[in-house]
Amino acid sequence: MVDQSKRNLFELYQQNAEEADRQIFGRVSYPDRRGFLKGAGLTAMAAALGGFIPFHRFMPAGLIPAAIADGTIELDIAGKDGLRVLNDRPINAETPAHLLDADITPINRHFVRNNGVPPKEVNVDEWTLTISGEVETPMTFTIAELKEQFEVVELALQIECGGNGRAGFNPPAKGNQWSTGAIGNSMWKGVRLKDVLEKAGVKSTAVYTGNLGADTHLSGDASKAPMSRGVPIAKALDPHNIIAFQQNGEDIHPMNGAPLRLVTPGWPGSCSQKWLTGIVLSPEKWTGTKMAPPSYSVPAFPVQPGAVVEDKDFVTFESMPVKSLITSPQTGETLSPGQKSLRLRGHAWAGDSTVTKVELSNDFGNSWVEAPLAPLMNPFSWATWEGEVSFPTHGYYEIWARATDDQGKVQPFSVAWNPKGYLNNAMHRIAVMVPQA
Ligand SMILES: Nc1nc2c(c(=O)[nH]1)N[C@H]1C(S)=C(S)[C@@H](COP(=O)(O)O)O[C@H]1N2
Ligand SMILES: [Mo]
Repeated sequence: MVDQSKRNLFELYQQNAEEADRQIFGRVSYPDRRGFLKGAGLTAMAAALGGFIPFHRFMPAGLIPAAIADGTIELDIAGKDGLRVLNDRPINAETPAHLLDADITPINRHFVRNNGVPPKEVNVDEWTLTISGEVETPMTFTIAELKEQFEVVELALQIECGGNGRAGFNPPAKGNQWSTGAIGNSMWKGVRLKDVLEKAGVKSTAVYTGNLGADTHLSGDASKAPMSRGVPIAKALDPHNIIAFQQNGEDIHPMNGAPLRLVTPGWPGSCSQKWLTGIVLSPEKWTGTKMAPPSYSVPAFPVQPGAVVEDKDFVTFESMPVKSLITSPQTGETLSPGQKSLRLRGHAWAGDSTVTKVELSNDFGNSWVEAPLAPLMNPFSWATWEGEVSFPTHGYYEIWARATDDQGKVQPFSVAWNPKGYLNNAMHRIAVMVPQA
């Protein structure tokens, strides 16, 4: 994995060194060929390298610091902390389970999934959102106008990538090899999508939304459209979808879609357009990039692992499935000598459904104890659970967690294979060592 991400880091630098610098270190100014590293970029690079760079004035733009190039130091994205950078470009990064312990995911721990190249210049004051298509009156709003004209709300909302868990598929599915960390539950402040659409007047002919963002296609080919997904109008009108301008009371992180993003909780993260500039109400299923199978689609019927599935046999999935994470302790925990029990904590979520129960097992699923859930902060937040497990003898144990939702669906030990590696909601498990007393 490290080698992979290194190789791709080199590719990223090779393709566009200035862009790579900007994404990784926030290095933004290139007054001459040397590309002075200044301000936040310099701070970020110094922090990544563990010390101030005395001769930074002579450091060429796009030079990968040797300590990062040779893998001595793991790379972090500016403003992110402890994330695992995956083998793709531009930068995609997931959060290790134990760094997702907080009820509200801090900005520096929220995963990053970019399909294209994020916008370079972001002017908050000039940013606009245009509502068009099957509406009575097409409308354009600045962010200030959104704040003035609509009720501002703040909700804890989960965003999970449709491909979270892809690394668990065999044969492997192509794409970002997410393990469990493409999930976050930050506080998102903004206005309701529903209120904005209704102000423009939703025509009865509106069937689907199409979301537009300010990023560009990864290839650099201006004729290719970047990712643009949408949802059926009924989901769009759910009052929990937020057009957000703040994350945890602060500016949204640039890699999480500043200055304006959509949050469509419970559905694959791709429905939560970042750098949001427009929403089109479409009279048919939206046809934007990554709407058509096999993107965000699974076979309509069970297939053999490794099977080739024709596009016509795929269906676009909608709600994410029931899932949970053990966020404390970290896997590999060793108990103190004489310690016979362990308190564990984590979160559970279930797309459009509600989690009703979380259970823990220390005997490979033979028996289960319930781990009570704390009250939900609001619908579409993940729920925090806490439980205790005891150990009869010393030795190696695994703790498995499984959540159940209000539709009676339970997390499986392993999920059916699908060609693109989506919707892996297999139980999370951690290792625990109980030493001899
Ligand atoms: N404009 C735009 N929005 C986007 C994407 C993108 O590439 N471009 N990626 C989507 C995907 S696939 C996911 S999983 C979420 C991830 O949100 P995050 O990067 O804030 O964690 O953003 C979505 N919104
Ligand atoms: Mo995603």
